[in-house]
Amino acid sequence: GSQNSLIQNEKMWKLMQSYIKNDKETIQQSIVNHVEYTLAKTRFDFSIFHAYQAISHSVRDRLIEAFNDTAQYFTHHDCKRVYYLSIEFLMGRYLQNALINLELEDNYKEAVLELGYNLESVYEQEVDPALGNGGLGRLAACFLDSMATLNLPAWGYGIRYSYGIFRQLIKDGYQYEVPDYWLDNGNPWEIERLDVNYPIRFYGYVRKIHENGKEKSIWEGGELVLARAYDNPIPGYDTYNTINLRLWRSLPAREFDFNSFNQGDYFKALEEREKAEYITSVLYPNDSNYSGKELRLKQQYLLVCATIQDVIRRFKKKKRDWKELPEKIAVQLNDTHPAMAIVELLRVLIDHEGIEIEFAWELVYKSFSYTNHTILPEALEKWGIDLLGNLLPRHLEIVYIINFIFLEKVSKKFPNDHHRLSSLSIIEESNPKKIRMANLSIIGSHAVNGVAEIHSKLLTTTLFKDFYELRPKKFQNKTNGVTPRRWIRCCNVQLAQLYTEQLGGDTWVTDLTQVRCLENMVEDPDFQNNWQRIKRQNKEQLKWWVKENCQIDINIDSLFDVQVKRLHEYKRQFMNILYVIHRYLSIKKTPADQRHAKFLPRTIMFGGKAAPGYINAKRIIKLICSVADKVNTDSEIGDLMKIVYLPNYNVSNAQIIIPATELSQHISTAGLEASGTSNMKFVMNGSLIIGTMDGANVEIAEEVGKENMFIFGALVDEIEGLRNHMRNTEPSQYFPPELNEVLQKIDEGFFGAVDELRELINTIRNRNDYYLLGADFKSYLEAQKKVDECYKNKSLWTKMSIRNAIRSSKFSSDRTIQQYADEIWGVKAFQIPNPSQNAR
Ligand code: H53
Repeated sequence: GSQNSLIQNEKMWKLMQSYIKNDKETIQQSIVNHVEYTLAKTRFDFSIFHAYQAISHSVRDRLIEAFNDTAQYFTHHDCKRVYYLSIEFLMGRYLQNALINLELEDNYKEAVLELGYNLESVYEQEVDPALGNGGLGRLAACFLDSMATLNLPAWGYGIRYSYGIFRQLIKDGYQYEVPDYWLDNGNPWEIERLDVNYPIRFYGYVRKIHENGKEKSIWEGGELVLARAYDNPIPGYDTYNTINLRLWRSLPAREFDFNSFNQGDYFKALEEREKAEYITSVLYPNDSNYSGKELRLKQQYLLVCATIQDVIRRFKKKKRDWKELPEKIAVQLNDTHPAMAIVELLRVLIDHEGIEIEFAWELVYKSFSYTNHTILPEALEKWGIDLLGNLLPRHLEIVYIINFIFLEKVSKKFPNDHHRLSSLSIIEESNPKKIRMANLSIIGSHAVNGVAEIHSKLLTTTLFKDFYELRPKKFQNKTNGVTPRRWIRCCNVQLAQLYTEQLGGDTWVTDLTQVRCLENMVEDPDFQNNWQRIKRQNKEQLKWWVKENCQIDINIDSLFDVQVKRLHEYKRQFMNILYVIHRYLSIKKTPADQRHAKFLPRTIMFGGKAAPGYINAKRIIKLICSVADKVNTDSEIGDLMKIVYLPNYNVSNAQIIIPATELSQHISTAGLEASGTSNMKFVMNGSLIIGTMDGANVEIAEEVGKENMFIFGALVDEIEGLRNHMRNTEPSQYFPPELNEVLQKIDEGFFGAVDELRELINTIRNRNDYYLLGADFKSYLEAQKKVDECYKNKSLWTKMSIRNAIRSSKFSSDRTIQQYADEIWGVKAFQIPNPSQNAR
């Protein structure tokens, strides 16, 4: 009976208290156990991919031990928890990162080698988990790594899309999108929680009933689906703490509709149910662009609704007063995509828990905080009230209530200021009316932050000016950062080794400020030589990758000049390629025997995906590829210049590209790139930046010194004046002659594809050069000239490179996350003791 099961339990828990050892033999045994029992493989049908699977499962076992202990420890200490809500997590490969964070890479290398495998080749077997578009999703991934490493009681919540960001093929200069069914071969890094499922309702209606003289709202009818949890352990570095990324997958609900089943159409009824799976099937491939699709709103609500149920269940496990909620939870909204969580929590508190609205509202806004990532108008989410009210009828009601209460308060402070009221209102009085998700996010949060100084400043002076005047203390800055584990330790092993040798240990990996101590090595010739040697080895690796993936031979002695990021007009890849054309034409004009004296060899590399529906972005890809075709096959040019489109830019390619780069381009129109994060990764890996005074470039310049960068272009305060000037002037008159010449060549059909390329150049020629390529072109040319001058002086370049890397410690996401923890979340670290000191 029960007595017996208790004894069984005791025995069971006791048996679980031991930890897997990490000596070579134990590792090997655990790998072969997985080969035999998990994969059921025999020696005759075994490939390196199966080796990857078995090795990953053995690492997973070790992760799970730490993961379970960490979860228990947080529960036991009843810590205040952080919930990081994001519609995207661009994680990149797990295996190497997990081994490095667990400090098991050497052990595994040796163990696996004896089994006949090279660990690096095994890493290559992993598909990139790419559940994100670009900067925003990758930031969330870096933040998880830092939250784990800083021992914060934090969880990430997101969506387990069946299809991640599409795979990009480049054929004849055009982008083709191939679906990324990344789960095809299973995923050893997740734990499916068959027992964690939450019901999610869509559509239906709100019924009002009266109880004890009070009106109650009941949302019912419509459709139900289930959200099931998939847990992804995230190990910290130099700590046993392992936190969780919980991703939701939609499934048919368990309840079924008796009517449809009784009407005899069994297959039709099943078909309806299967549609539920479609909700989390595909990631929307737009970066910084709002598309307004109902399915996207369903994804957002599924994430939010399941997460809030999970959070409340955990809060209620202990008996306590609701007033403790903001002392026990901090919910961070990564952009407005999960902003419905504000309304959802309020709905649960008033409709299900019977809490008075004023008190409930206080609990909500004290718990929430919101990060804004862009001021681009096309990226701001505004849901039409018809769409929203149809899908989430009760939420629309609640939005109106929140808005009413809020505007009441505003009009007391600013009587008769209708202009102000309409700009602050959650409802945009357009036809049809729209719900402004940014306004909702600000009103429902106690803290709002931008992601770089210049961006946060712009928020308070332009986009959110009226909100700032209302509550100045709500607005903060949290300059982005990137994790030095993946972006130095994993991707640039040699540089990491150099740091560890020079600093006499590897504690710099969790305290990047230590690399500043290498300032006294900048002039040291041995150190410089080591530095150059490492860069050259990284360049060799990229050269090999380019050969393999693009069938192009690049010159290892040329300057590796790289622009990799999502294709967007504001990022101005267009301006980059226009300059490249200019450089090409200049070489051609120079007599053949003087070319090598006058021009330094350059390899110009581009990479990045265009949203499938973004026509101009796709035209820019076409232009780049057309120019590449022309230049790369021009025998007069030889290896003075090569142009490469690196296909399918993603996290694992970035880990090869970034350490090999000598010059990287971050050239957005001032004011439009909120922060940028690849700029930080490049600088950390000793690349110099050519860039505008935009986003985090401004702070990079502060840290590494303007003299160690190639800064150009209009400043943010000059943009408006330039736009006005442009509108009143014939473009060919204010464009520099170099630019006019380049545009004319394209127009003449020199690079082929004349119709579509003409459409592209017309976007800047028709007094409508919104991103100000014409205005910045001249200073871009000058900056490029300085690049060439510096690169000629090898030792100067090396010193600049070293200074960039060792002065970039501010941009560790550990710094960023510590600031969030202290200044927004109010959470403390809880480091769990390592129980297996003797085993490790
Ligand atoms: O977020 C990055 C910034 C970058 C910004 C990017 C971003 C997205 O990737 C998607 C949507 C969005 O609103 C913003 O463009 O400047 O570095 C992380 O903060």
